[in-house]
Amino acid sequence: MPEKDQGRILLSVTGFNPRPWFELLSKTRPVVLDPDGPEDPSITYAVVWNQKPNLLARLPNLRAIFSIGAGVDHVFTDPGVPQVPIVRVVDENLTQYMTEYVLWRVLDHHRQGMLFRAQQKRKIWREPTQPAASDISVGIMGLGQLGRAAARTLLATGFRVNGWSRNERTMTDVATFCGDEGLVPFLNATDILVVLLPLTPQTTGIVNYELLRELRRRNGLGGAVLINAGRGRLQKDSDILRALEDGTLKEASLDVFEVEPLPRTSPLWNHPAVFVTPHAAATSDPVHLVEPMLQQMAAFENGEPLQNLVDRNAGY
Ligand code: NDP
Ligand code: OXD
Repeated sequence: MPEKDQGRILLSVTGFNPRPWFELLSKTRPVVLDPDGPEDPSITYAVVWNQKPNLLARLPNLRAIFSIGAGVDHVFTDPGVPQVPIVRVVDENLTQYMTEYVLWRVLDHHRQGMLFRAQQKRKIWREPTQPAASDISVGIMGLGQLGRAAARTLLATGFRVNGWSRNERTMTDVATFCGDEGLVPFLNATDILVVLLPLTPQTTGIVNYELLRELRRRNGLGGAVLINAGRGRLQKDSDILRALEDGTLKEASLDVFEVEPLPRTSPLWNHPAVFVTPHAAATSDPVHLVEPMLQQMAAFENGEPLQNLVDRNAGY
């Protein structure tokens, strides 16, 4: 299709600076940050992160929506998302970031980083008992693109790995569980829980006190550990605090929170057993993501199918 017929891209972003995305996208196609008037027939694609509500519903010639993240819950918070295909991010670079985050946090809890940092502050020279990686089972909730990559790296590092998914999945050397009936057996066999689920109506609030109580606590780590890098609304912040207070959980690494940015008044900020990062586990870098998006648009216009489509019924 000649450039003049390509239509424009709508870029709608809340929560971060869209400029780098605007500059890279507009090298190839015309981009608009705010559509003109009540309807804009010139826009054929939307690239979004938490788009302004009811904006997409005003684009009569929209052909597809591209999420700036792997997760798409931010797209569905808008009541007026038109029935066009939604493409999400599946990208080596993003997967690598997440794998690094998971390995970093698992190793830090496993090698008792919190204890050693506290000891150093008080100049204490004491070696605690240290379990072998092969005695620790890391359970990954969400055995998708990110969960599977993390599982492979954890296995290569020497941990045992369990995985939980919606549908039945198999993976070499990973003990897999699925569905409601697989959840408790999965948790009962897990020492360090890594949450890499999408946020859907089925998963909202799933990481609550009752779930945490099912984790295995008889391990050399001295307690169960939670790592959540999926979405904040998967968890109940207050249940995590309760579990830390009564010993149900030993420690937690949280990248995501029910409310983001995490309010300054949240007790999670100062909790000695909590490691906080600001939704930074795996960043969507436009340098890596814009080119594949533009390539998909061009391929789609040549009659090829879009890749990495969201299943609207499943919500991810
Ligand atoms: P995928 O869609 O590839 O994988 C999702 C996994 O979750 C699948 O295994 C799926 O099961 C499972 N799942 C979904 N719903 C349920 C359910 N109800 N019960 C059990 N399992 C379920 O997603 P990705 O791996 O690419 O990404 C996962 C999430 O990570 C994103 O949705 C996003 O929220 C989060 N994320 C966070 C980032 C950060 O910086 N903190 C960065 C990037 C992503 P099945 O295999 O059966 O379909
Ligand atoms: C994503 C994210 O979903 O960064 O990609 O949270």
